[in-house]
Amino acid sequence: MDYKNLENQDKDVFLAISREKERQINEIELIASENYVSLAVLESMGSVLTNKYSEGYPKHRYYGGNQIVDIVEEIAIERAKKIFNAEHVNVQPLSGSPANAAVYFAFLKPGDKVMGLKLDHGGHLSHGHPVNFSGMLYDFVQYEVDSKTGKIDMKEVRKIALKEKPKMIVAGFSAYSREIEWQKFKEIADEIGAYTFADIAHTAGLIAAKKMDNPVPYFDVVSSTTHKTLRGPRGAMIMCKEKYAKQIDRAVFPGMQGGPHDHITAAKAVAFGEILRPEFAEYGDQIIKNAQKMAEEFKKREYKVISDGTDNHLMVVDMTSKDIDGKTVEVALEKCGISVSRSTIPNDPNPPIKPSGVRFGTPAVTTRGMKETEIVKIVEWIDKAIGNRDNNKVLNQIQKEVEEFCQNFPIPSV
Ligand code: DSN
Repeated sequence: MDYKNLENQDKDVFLAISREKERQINEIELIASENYVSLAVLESMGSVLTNKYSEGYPKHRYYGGNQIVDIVEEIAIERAKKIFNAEHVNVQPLSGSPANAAVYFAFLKPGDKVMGLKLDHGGHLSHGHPVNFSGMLYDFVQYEVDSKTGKIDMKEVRKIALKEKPKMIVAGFSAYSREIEWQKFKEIADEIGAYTFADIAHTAGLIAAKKMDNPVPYFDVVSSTTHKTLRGPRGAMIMCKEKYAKQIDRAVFPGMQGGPHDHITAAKAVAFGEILRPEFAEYGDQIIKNAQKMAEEFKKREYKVISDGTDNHLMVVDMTSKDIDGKTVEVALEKCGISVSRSTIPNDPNPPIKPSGVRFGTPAVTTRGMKETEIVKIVEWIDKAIGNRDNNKVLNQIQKEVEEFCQNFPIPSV
């Protein structure tokens, strides 16, 4: 996109966007939740559909003139159903946390007991953290990863579930690198008559590519963002069994939201169309290969990888194994043009603002066409930067090398 009109009309914003475009071209993106959309997705987001109000659902709107918007929303729904084998899909949630809020609103009453993974063990704020609406409105009990293996121990999950008898069990995580035993979660929930809710925001693309197990056939309700491994626009979706369709739709609108963002719905439809192409399975496969190579390279250099490896697109590395904290690593790598996100580790003695770990992810670099050879090079730079974190000369040299390297791997959204 050339942004000609923006350039003529508003130099300040044009300049800021241009600089961000350059940053994305010249830097390596390892934030596990980020990705680059295609130009077709980007164009849909910038379309005239942003001008429309469409409260309601296809053929049941509260505003006129929605004939075309209905077509767009129906395409998005049908494609999502096909990808995930879902009985019912709502594509209107604005983002991950609002989608999760709608799920709770649909199934629970304030004060109801819910079970979710603790944030510093890989969970998400909206899975019951006390500073989040979820932890304030609902009575969350939290499960943890095993302190030795760094993995979820389903026996422990069952023990807590039988003792606490939550009305809903939440599975699915933001910083957990292993396959999830969806069927076991379902069996445990069935023992106590709890609802099953999977948040697959991080792994949805890998599930869509059939590289990880799909919870949709087992679980009552599943939410996902659409902008991470799904490589769509910033937004979310909810999938559920047909018997819950009405309560989910009512929870999203009028329960939580007003007018859907129709331009984003169109971009979701386009991204889902891309996922249905055979190339997407190859993309999912390479994301995992790249992440596994990265974990292996870190371990070779004696970094402690939580759970000792990865089955998906991400890993959390405990930086105390190198006598450093995650924030310091994030800052040093930023100087080299490598973006990462600091992360808590299980039972982190340090606060989230300066935690002990760093989360690394491979969806974005894989979109640029990077493979295992490039991953080795990236880990070499990371290790060198960490070892020379106070040496600006070395960090500047790495930054130059990174910038040159990036020119060989164009990003699609420019
Ligand atoms: N902010 C997202 C992430 O980075 O995982 C989750 O909301």
